[in-house]
Amino acid sequence: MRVVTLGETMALVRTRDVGSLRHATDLVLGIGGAESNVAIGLRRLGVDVSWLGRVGDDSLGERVLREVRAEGVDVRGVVDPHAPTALMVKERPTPTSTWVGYYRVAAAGSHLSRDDIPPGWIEQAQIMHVTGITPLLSPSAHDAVVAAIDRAHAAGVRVSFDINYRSALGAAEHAGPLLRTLAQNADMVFGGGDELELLYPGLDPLEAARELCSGVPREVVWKRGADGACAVRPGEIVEVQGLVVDVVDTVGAGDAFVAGYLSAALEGLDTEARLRRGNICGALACTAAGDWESSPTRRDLDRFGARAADPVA
Ligand code: KDG
Repeated sequence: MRVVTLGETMALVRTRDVGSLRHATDLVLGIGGAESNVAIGLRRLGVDVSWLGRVGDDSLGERVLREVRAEGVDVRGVVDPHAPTALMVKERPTPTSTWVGYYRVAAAGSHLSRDDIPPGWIEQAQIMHVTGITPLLSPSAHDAVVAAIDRAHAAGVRVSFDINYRSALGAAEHAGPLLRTLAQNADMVFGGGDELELLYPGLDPLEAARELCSGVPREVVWKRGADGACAVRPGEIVEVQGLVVDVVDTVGAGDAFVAGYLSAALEGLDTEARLRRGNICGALACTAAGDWESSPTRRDLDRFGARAADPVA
């Protein structure tokens, strides 16, 4: 496997139509999890990738494992007999807004531990990707991420870290320093403006990105959504503009961006090309409902490239 990633994937229920869950009768069942979203995105771009996570011994857990496996991802599912698979609920109160709710406290994913990670699984990869969601789930999940990073470093595997701060999982005062420590141990860091500011209160996102890579050969990518993206390395800043698409659902766009960026990095493309691919993947991921369903394949990228005019800010 060229990339390995670990984290919690939940069953996901969303309303088919715009409106409150108070009245919705027509619901869609799917799955979502930042790390498996990235894994699926990478696989669709032709990268061999493995995802590891805990699910409950229930049909929602089976759904998670089947769905990720069906996308061609190597799945290392640990089935937990003592805790349920977590659930995420997405509601679209208005055509342009989405509300996300979690039912995941003490669910199987939060029981992830360092012992769940098989020997050799990380060591044979080129990149190990983790996010700031997992360490906020529980002390054992945090410890699993720390152990995974240590093992990756010991084996010369590059560590990719998406800050992915979820305020529902922890207050900023606690999460900021914890996520900053993890970011300082990664080779590639991804984050939105708010997330970079969370790591370095008082600095703007660009200053925070510079601070994070000052004196170390680290790459920090500031994801700016519709406004494009910017990569910062010691002595180098590369920016690309955003793309205009018809937005249906932005959840998961950041994961698609990461998949695009990492796939381009594995191909040895330069920073600008990585950002451009990340940008296109993120934009396409917004064009349909679901956290990963519209993450593009290579064919989608080719089609987009053929029809796209130059990016528009
Ligand atoms: O990045 C999209 C994720 O937010 C989503 O798929 C679910 O992992 C998830 C989370 O914790 O929010």
